[in-house]
Amino acid sequence: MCTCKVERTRLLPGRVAKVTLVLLLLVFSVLSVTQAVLTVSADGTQPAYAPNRSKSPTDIPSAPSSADRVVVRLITEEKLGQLADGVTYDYWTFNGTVPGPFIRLRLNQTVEMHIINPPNSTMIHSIDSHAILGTGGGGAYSQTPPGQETIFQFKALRVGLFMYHCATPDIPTHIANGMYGLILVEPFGGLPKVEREFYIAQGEFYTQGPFGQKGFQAFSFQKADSETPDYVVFNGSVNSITGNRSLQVKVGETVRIFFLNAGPNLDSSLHIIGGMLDKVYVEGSIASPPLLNIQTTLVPAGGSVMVEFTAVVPAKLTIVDHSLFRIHRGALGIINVVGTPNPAIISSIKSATITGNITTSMTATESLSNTSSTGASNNTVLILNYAYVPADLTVPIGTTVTWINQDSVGHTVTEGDPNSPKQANLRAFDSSGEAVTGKVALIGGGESWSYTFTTPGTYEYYCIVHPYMIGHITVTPTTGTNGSQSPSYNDLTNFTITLTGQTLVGLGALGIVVLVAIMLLFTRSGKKPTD
Ligand SMILES: [Cu+2]
Repeated sequence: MCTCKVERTRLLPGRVAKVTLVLLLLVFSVLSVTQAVLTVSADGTQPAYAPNRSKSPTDIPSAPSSADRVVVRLITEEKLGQLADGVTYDYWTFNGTVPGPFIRLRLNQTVEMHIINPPNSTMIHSIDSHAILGTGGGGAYSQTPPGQETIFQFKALRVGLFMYHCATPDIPTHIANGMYGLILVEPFGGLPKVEREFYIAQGEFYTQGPFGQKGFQAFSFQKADSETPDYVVFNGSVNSITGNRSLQVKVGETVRIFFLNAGPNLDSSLHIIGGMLDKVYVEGSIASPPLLNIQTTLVPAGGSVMVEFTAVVPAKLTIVDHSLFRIHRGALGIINVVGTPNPAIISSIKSATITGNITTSMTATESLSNTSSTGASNNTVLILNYAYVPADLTVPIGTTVTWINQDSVGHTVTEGDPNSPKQANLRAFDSSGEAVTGKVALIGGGESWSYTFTTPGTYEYYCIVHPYMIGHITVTPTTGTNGSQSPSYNDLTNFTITLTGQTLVGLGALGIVVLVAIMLLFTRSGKKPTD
């Protein structure tokens, strides 16, 4: 054994042995560093997961009970839930969701209200409803310590759409933690029938860490008190009404949204991007005639609105608070309208004119850098004002497309349909690098990202952070009719288009080239017969 080892060592020349040793040491040190880095990142940014506490927007009773006396049971549950991807929060809820249940009543019904506070609660809880007439809207009759139940009754004397919330001091803190919902009191005969009804509640969340900071986030009384929310969301969490939770509607269907702004601090400017609020029952006043054809309706904190509309074309409509920076705090929902397109109402007009205009507005530097690459600016997509410009681009196979982010905020270029996102490793292309790193990297303001298309087809893509940003790349199977000749031709034409001011010179140069070519042809054809 011993001799064998010695012989083997002797077989290696001294220098090679040293190099091998150094290499082995390097490999070991690199491996240990990687191990250390992995350990640190796992501890620092490990996402947290908890059950989804977001109330389904479709979870609404279809009609009030026909009985004159109804029983409503509300369990005041304090539950850990998912506020955003990788962010958990200790919600205080009615019946385990935010918002709480949609309570549907008829005028003059008597309600027997049970407030049940489980023994494991840390707080007293209660209810105050704006539908209830009397001290504290029921708050005086319903203060319920952990492990107890209180019961009181009230009569629904006014038709309308009313908020309910917990009314235990500190009351705004209980609301900020998720204790709110809607009571609908319908008139005799009920509301007109519609095909879809949805229940959406806007609310703010105030957390110790900033928006998106991973891990458990505790309530920040200081931020709530100074009215600086980290989250402004629909139905209790970020992305509660996006992706596969988007509202599904067909073209022509009548849609009704019961909307609560729970606050507790901010007013909401409810707006549907790409839609029209055909009927707005302002501030939840369903006893009054609606306003017609409204773009944006103001919903005060502690107020509601009932809106109705019919979608006329297939679309992805976006529900927002038009205090629009709040989309960065989660205030965004999607209505996915499916059906037959109606080009007379809206249709895309694809035209070189649009690309041309954008090209001329480019800076000289961009034009110059474009002319050096094949296909020039036809391969560039700008990310501008939260949109891809142009949204639809057709390129021959083998083309490298470059996205230039001209916004000040970061975006991604991620293949797939935002309403049914693919797993990161299944995306044809993705600027975020999520499949490799497990994290979403953004194309920062002023940065660009490129991808070379090698497979024909039409690709839909979107921005992970702003899923209403959608674009398409169509890759054609051939490299173009002129093959490798076409890029130089494109370069020439782009030269004449892009360099404003030198256009005439450019055209002149082209004219001279063409003229010389024609003259050569003529002289050659003239020579041939004599030879
Ligand atoms: Cu409470």
